[in-house]
Amino acid sequence: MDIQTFIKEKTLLFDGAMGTMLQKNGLPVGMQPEYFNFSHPEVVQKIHEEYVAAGCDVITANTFQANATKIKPEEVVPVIKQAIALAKKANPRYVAMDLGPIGQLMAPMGTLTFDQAYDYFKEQVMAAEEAGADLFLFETMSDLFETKAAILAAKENTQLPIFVTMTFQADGRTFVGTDPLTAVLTLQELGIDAIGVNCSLGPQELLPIIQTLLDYAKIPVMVQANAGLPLMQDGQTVYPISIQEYADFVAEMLQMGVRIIGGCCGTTPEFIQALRQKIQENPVVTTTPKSVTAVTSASQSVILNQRFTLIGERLNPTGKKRLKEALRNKDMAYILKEALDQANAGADILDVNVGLPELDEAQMMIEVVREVQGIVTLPLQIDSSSVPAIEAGCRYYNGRPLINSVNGKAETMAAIFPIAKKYGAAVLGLCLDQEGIPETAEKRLAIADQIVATAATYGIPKESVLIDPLVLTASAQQDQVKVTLETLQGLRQRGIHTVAGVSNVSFGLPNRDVLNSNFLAAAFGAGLDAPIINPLSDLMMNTVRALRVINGQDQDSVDYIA
Ligand code: HCS
Repeated sequence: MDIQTFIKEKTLLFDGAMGTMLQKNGLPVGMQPEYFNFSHPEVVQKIHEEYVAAGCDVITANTFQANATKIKPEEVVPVIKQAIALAKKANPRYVAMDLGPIGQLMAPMGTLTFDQAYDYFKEQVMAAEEAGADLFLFETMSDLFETKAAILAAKENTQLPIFVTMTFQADGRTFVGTDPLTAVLTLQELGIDAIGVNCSLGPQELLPIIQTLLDYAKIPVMVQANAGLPLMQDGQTVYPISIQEYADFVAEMLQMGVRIIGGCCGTTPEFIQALRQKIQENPVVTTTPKSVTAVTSASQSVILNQRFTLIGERLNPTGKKRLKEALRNKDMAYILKEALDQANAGADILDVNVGLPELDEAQMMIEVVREVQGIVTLPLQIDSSSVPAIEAGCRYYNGRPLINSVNGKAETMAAIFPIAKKYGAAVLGLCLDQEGIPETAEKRLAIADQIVATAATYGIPKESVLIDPLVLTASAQQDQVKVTLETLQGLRQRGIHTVAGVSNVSFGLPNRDVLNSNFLAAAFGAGLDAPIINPLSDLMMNTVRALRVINGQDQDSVDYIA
């Protein structure tokens, strides 16, 4: 049975620790464990055999740090091939290629670029597939961006299933600040086969993190905990949990719905034997994940159905002379100030549009996304009419972006939906097609239905598609304002989440904010979830605060009073 079918039907058991087992078996301090594959193959193989005898389904090859920054670059491929051969000799049901973090901080905190991380992982995954691994286990990951590079390297260069586990600290975040909700909402959209948590903490400390993963995961959840929180005793690292305690926590996890289990540092074949027993005693539990429409940054998730969500419109050069100038001159200080000001004013998501005819838009998108995400923690909306710019923005974005936009034209959907699927983005669909913007709500809704239905054929579910009913200017097409509101009502009835560019309504009229804010209130009443507005307008933000009170989204009017 292939492993993807296996995890749909049964609980999968991995092996336990390798590093701490090697230490017990003579690995000298300071030696890379992966070199043991050549210097002491019999030791590595014996550990694998003990885990197989204990009843595991998967043996993890001794390749955790087999990358060109940790071992000699020319030895990466031979070490991986040798490690996989040793794992296979133990004759397990499946062999996992183990891949840990590259071992350098990603830019901007460190110097490792996305493309460099991708290349290191690419070399490893290609060697492992050739050597006959059955799956990849990316584990102990802390950096969401590095994890995205790893997943893309595997998906773009190999065919094997991908399991990903991240490591969280006692504060519930990874070392570089990703929370479990953001990890699951981002990574599962990249088309991986299992998501989970490993190392760092003991099983008890992991329970709340596991619950968050289970609440939102559409794919099986995996756990490989340490044998408790490590302690220092007489200069030695000791893992304090007994096999019985560990196995009891694992039983609890199985009852919560965890589907893939194994051990990390401090665990031994005896732990795995106890887990096999628990799997026999606990039937598979199927969970029902929450269906949410969400976008993320590396450290934050915005769930659209939870709160009136503000999308800041100021990083879009249309009609903005000063921003155009900044883009032409690569005046990042100005661009970043606009981003920060909007964040400070209360935006939840920032639109990023860098479209100027004289610029290489894809390149500019990469640079602006890189700079903005280095300084602002809000999720971004990648906004362009250029397909390469959208793809570039999605690739180098550290999180789950919202693509702005697709529309009802067949060729636009054919170009954008594969990008959205590949990079796990949410997509905004505009209610227009080859015949332009319809003048009735009925026709706009028909386009929305078409967009949602076409997205589904690319494997993009309804909750990943947002619709913009389109706001026309009251000065030129007054009767169309009502059509927008009717379209919003129809979208709400269909359970489709909505975005709208509110400021369009007031083009060509005086006192624009008065019209904008009143239209915002009307649109809110009609079902708008996420207005694109100028968060630096006091009147707009005061209107938003009032609307959140009216709708019960501001408990005890705390934000309104502040
Ligand atoms: N599978 C690796 C993970 C270390 S965090 C090991 O050594 O057991």
